Amino acid sequence: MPTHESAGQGSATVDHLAPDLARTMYRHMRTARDLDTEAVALQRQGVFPAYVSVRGQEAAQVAAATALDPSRDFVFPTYREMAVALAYGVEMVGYMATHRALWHGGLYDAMESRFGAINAVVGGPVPHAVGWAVGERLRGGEGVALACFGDGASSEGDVHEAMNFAGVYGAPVVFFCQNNRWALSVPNERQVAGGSVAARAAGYGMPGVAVDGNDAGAVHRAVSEAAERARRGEGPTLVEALTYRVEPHSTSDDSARYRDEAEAERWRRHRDPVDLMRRALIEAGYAGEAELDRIDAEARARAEEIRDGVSTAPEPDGSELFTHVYRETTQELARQRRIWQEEVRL
Ligand SMILES: Cc1ncc(C[n+]2csc(CCOP(=O)(O)OP(=O)(O)O)c2C)c(N)n1
Ligand SMILES: [Mg+2]
Repeated sequence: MPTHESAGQGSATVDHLAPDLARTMYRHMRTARDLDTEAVALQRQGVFPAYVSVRGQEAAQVAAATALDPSRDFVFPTYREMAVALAYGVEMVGYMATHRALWHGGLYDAMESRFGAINAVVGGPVPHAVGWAVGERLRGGEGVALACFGDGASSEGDVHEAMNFAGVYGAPVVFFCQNNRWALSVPNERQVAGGSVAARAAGYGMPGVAVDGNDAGAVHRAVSEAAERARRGEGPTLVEALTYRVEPHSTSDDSARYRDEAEAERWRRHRDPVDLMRRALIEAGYAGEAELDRIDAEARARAEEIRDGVSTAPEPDGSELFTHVYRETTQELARQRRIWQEEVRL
């Protein structure tokens, strides 16, 4: 199994992708990069209480999303899946509103988008994905679930139970692990026993593949094959995308306290997925500099538009705190609501 060091040669592979698809993936990656930069700035300005950067993981995320079919499949994201949401077609002002903590989750429609609510429980989306996938099989549908999780989540009991359940029932799931080397301050060596998440698939009776997560083409191929397998009724696959979290864990974290930032700098410089994709498109003759510059400008404009939308989205009525808790409100909740209303009126 490849490791972070041996995974890639610092290049992206696009020859097996149609030129249009490869250019679209680049556009999504560039938009996600710009939106990520805007989001960090919004946190600094106090618009977002906190934000979790996607920087460096754009290839893995965009490739996984574009390998799926948003009309049939369903994505179960963690808190770090902004580029998956973007490339999957989720309404992005509503998605980013989650970080403004405006409502119970984001303002986008999770059911219509076929993209679940941001899930901050480490490992949490994985059993949800398996449950959905078993249901999809029982109703005779052809949808596939994408279960997103990190290297840290791979050591949660929930994830192992979910993988075993999916293996036993042949559930149509792509277990998509973005191994970004860090689980907050804990590196792989201290928590992925055996050194490989992909290798664990064998114990659950499913194929496991590790790919260079900064090579959008490689991730696209792995997730496409896994999704096709699931759709044919041949069961789940585990795909481990080896990548690197170049930013701190979140805007509340100071990664210089626990890691050598020179390592992050090397990934930024030599294995930046957006740069690798740009170079690959030029080398394959899929796009010229001028066309890519135009895409860059359009991506920037879209990111700014989303930023403006989320910054100016109106605050919802605070009384909505009490709706959707129970179908029929309880006496206790009604009491809390009365107290809240009296305090607001003061
Ligand atoms: C069940 C649970 N345990 C602990 C935490 C605190 N926590 C938040 S993020 C994180 C690290 C997760 O690492 P990983 O799965 O590799 O995802 P990454 O943040 O690297 O994308 C931890 C321990 C949590 N949110 N949920
Ligand atoms: Mg991680």
